[in-house]
Amino acid sequence: MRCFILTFGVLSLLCLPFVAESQQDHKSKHSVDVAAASGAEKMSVYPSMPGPGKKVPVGNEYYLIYGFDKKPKLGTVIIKVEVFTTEGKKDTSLEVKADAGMPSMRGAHDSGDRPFKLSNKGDYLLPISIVMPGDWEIRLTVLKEGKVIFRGSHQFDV
Ligand SMILES: [Cu+2]
Repeated sequence: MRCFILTFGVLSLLCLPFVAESQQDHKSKHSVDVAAASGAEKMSVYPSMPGPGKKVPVGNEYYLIYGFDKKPKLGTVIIKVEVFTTEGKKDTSLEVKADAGMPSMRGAHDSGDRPFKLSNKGDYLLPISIVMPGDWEIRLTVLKEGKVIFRGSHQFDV
């Protein structure tokens, strides 16, 4: 019996580090899960872009200029994006998407990524809905042949 207790004691001592380790492992996994859940698909980083009307570099081969059809206010606002090659030639071969929402109310009004439509003039256009006053953000994604080559954001107040 004493032998059994001794063996059991040694065994549990041996097991302790493993238990501690697996608990820690579980904890760290859990915190990652929480971050992933609250971040949802917002894992990507959207660096702040230069303001509307300014040149925004897109990789090494392009730049874009974005703007709104009017000063953003409640209702529908159209985002316009023009893409140029670094030589200044208008380009319509890329795919442009945008998500719009309120950073202070993550998830409340986010539109999700939606594709711009090309106009006859070769402008990329996308209407967004501004549903309440406050801080808003648009997040642009540019793809070339299905691959993301640019992400950028613009914050504004309504
Ligand atoms: Cu809101």
